[in-house]
Amino acid sequence: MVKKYPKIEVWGPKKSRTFRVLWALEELQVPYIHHHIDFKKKENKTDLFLAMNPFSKVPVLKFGETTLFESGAIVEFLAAQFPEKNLAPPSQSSLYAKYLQWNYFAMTELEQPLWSMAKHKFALPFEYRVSGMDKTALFEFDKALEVIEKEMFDKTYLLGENFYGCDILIGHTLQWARSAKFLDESHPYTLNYMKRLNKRNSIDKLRA
Ligand SMILES: N[C@@H](CCC(=O)N[C@@H](CS)C(=O)NCC(=O)O)C(=O)O
Repeated sequence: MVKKYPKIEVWGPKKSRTFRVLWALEELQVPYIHHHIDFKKKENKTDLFLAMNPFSKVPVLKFGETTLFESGAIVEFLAAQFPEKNLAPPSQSSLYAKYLQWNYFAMTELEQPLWSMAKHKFALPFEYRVSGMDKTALFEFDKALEVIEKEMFDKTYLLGENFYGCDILIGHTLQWARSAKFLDESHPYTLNYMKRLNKRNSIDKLRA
């Protein structure tokens, strides 16, 4: 019997946190529709978009009748909708605790210093930018990166041999760090982990 999926739609440019959601959907191998959003054309400020996310940010997911924003929540939600696809460990397991731990670590510790630097460099309106943020943010980022480096010295993925949603949230943040030149050979285990993630078929498909 062919399983019937709810209609799944994603809004946001691929080169943004939307990548996390697209990556999760590719890993799950479920059909979805991707809508690009052009910030320059203010497509995130239309009434239609604001009705989905009043914060005017991407990504946004529509899953059947359910609409939600926040990339971390979307990846967790998607993983929970398809337990048979094993994008999250079983919710009663101790692995699940670690899965949540890394999801929140990605969103609140690893990503935040990168985001602070980006916001104060180009994302915030000029009058709200504070100069000299970089030193503090880099200090914080390096501390968080050390945690990943220690974790990854003997592992294929964050939770061991199996790939889970937490690898998407941490992995995408590491890709971001790498492209911003904050991740280099001084963190070999982390760099190799990121390269391993980049070799996944799901990523190949998204880059095609
Ligand atoms: N915490 C949010 C952050 C979302 C976010 O800041 N998205 C950026 C793109 S990666 C955005 O929509 N920027 C446009 C804007 O701020 O107007 C998430 O993880 O989804």
